[in-house]
Amino acid sequence: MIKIFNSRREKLATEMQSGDLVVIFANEMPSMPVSFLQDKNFYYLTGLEIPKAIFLLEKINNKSVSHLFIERGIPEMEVWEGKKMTVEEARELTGIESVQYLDRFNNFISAKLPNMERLLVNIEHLNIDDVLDKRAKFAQNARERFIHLTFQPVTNLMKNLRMIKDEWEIEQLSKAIEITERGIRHIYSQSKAGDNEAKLQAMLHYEAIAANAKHMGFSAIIAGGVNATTLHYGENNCDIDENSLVLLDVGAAWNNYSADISRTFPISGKFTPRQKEVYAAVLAVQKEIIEMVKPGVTMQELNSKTNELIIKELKNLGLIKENSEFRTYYMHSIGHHLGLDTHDLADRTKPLTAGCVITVEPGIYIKEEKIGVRIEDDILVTENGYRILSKSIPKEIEELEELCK
Ligand SMILES: [Mn+2]
Repeated sequence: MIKIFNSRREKLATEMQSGDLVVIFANEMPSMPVSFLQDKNFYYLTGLEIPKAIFLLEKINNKSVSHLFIERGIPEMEVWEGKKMTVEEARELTGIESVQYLDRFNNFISAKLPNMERLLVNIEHLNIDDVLDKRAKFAQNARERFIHLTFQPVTNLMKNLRMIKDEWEIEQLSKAIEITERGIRHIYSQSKAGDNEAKLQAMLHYEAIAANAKHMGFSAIIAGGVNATTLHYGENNCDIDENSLVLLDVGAAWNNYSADISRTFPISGKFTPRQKEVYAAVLAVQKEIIEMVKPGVTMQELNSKTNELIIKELKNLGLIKENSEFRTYYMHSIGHHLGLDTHDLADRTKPLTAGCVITVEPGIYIKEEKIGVRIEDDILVTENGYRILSKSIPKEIEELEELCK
């Protein structure tokens, strides 16, 4: 494990210029004991799930050094918060030699910044009137006191690393997908007409929690009938009518890596002829686009091919006459990179390479017919083509009718 995080830090250093200092803050602990979610870049470079810590990577004269600052445990607080990680433990877990307690950070950084040229902080995108969080305040303080520095968000460097997954990351994604599959199969076999969408969500969460997944990758979309035509429907609180299709867009997370799967199935176990027609159209498009996935292809190419195929299908379904009308029934893009974030950091303009993981998720949404269909799989780009990581989650019409009846 240490090797993986070491090599990531080395890779990041190769992306850096001499005079660069990367500063990555861990997330704060929420005040109520809800489950802690780590900052994705902090996790990527340290593997640590502790709050408040700060990771630094400096590069001077082509030599790079990592530093880590962690919270010091207070004995009186142990009974509430448990024992905090010690400097020795953090050193052992991360392979970072220079580990100190946070109370040393201000002195350390004040001595360091005069010698640096560029500061790269993990700041989220903020609106002009947003209240500054700890990270943004740190950048503001540095800007006012060390006026020779230039500033960059660290995401510009991180996306080049994070868009290519190593073997360990593929394993985490596969595990997240496997847990999601359990939830989907539970829903296929146990849900029935009249159920509330919330009950289906409970089936999904039951399997995720039972598998010890600490959290979901994103909040589930469970949409029956016309609800499936609202792209970001998240209420999940309607009763599902007989003869409805149900659209699931769900993903558990494992070690912070998120699955992202969409399936659409008939609640009563039988597609109506029209539902079957629409479903078959989306499935055909999805399969053809997946076939295109290989190193060198761009997301834009996948997008324009999808649009072309969807237009053809919409004409066959009698929904449109002119090409330009297709956005009425298909409003989104074909997919995105997947990883620590469900919509993962990546340079979408770069061609895919081996190690990229993307989603392929075409859909057709016909509000007036109360039909919304989306089918989404998670695809690993390999040297020669692709591997469907979510291959074993049923999506063929006959399979669905068998599993859902
Ligand atoms: Mn998706």
